Amino acid sequence: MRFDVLTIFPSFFEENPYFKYSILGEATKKGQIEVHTHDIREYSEDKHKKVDDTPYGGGAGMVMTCQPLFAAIKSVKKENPKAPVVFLTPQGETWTQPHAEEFATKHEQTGLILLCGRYEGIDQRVRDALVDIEISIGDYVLTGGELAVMTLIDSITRLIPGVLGNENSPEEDSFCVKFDRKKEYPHYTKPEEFQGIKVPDVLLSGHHANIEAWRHDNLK
Ligand code: 6GU
Repeated sequence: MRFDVLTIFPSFFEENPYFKYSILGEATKKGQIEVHTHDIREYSEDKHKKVDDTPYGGGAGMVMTCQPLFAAIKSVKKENPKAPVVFLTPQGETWTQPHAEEFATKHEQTGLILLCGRYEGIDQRVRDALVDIEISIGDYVLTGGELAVMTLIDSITRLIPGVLGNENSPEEDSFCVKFDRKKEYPHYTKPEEFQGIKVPDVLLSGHHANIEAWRHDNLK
């Protein structure tokens, strides 16, 4: 799956060990995902490569201007015309596991164009003309969309078939359909007793139906 990230901080992705090691690193090495970054500033026609300006009507903060964003999105769309444009903003729909599942299947072939906002936001005309989907990762404010994009890429990638080994299959994650979208049951491993604290007897019983029932009762 291809991810095209538009940001004024491409190094947040290019120099990020999070994409180099472990699950995402392996997925990249195997060609299961590709993360392409695009520096919005390079599309600015301003002599100082400016990408923001003060808001009409006044008020705090700066707003990302139309010209570099229209040019950057147009250029990336030329490379990947079928991918929807996703804008990361606290005003978007809140990202959940069902979104990750939907995106991993529906958009796996086309990939995604992920637009990171900074400052107070972006000119509304970009959203109206070019953005297909607006996503937030929760009800708090980040300094920009970059961490949100990383969250989306991580949660989508681990659902792509073959990315996780069978030993940690996404069929039995927190929020999965099998667990009625609830949070997972508690886990225990060896030893049976640690500092006087024992593992629940049922998990040592070898009685599969009882274990299954205990786990189901202990979903949150
Ligand atoms: Cl997507 N962006 C920003 N700047 N803040 C957020 C967010 C996104 N989601 C939650 N907070």
